[in-house]
Amino acid sequence: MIGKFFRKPESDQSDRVPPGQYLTKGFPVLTYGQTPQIDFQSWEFRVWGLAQPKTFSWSDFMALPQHDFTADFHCVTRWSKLDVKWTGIKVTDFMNLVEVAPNATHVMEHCYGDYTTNIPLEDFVREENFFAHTLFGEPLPAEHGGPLRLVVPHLYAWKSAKWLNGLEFLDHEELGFWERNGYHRRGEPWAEERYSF
Ligand SMILES: Nc1nc2c(c(=O)[nH]1)N[C@H]1C(S)=C(S)[C@@H](COP(=O)(O)O)O[C@H]1N2
Ligand SMILES: [Mo]
Repeated sequence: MIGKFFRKPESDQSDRVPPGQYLTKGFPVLTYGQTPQIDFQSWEFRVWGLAQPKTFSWSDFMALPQHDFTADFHCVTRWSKLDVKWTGIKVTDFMNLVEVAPNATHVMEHCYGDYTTNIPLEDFVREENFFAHTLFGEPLPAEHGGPLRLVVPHLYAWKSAKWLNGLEFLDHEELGFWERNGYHRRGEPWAEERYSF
């Protein structure tokens, strides 16, 4: 697959490309199943489990501080895209609105379309993580997770759930969709935490 679309990292970028990854200039779409049809009017976002249950509307998210982000994106299928430009809301700002129980240690990300992925609480609540609604200055296209997706730059992109609509707080680790199907529990690209076998 190397050649027209995938390039060996150039030397000045190679320190940003994790082992075993190739750069792509396009932005491939990686979805298991169909892109869910989301009616914008009824869009909502819930938190539950070991957190005070709450439902957030689109305007609740828009009322939070909006930031531009530039982040590298690493898919476990070996493509990486550098300098993706997004706009959205910091996870840390959103989490100021959520009352999490002191014994919570893990989060399950839930989505429209029933995809799930698990993440330790400390990997989730990081300054550089964000909820994105805009990609390269345009409303986030449905196939890339619009209206809202999570972006967790320091882990493989399957942790960056598209069509995110809920967070379940847990006091133990449960496995999400790909993790039950052989992907690594944590997925750190610099350590090549690709698969669990
Ligand atoms: N809801 C949902 N989120 C998802 C996925 C998915 O299938 N469903 N695929 C994951 C994988 S494997 C990757 S690499 C990225 C791909 O994001 P993209 O399609 O915007 O490139 O989304 C992640 N988030
Ligand atoms: Mo992926």
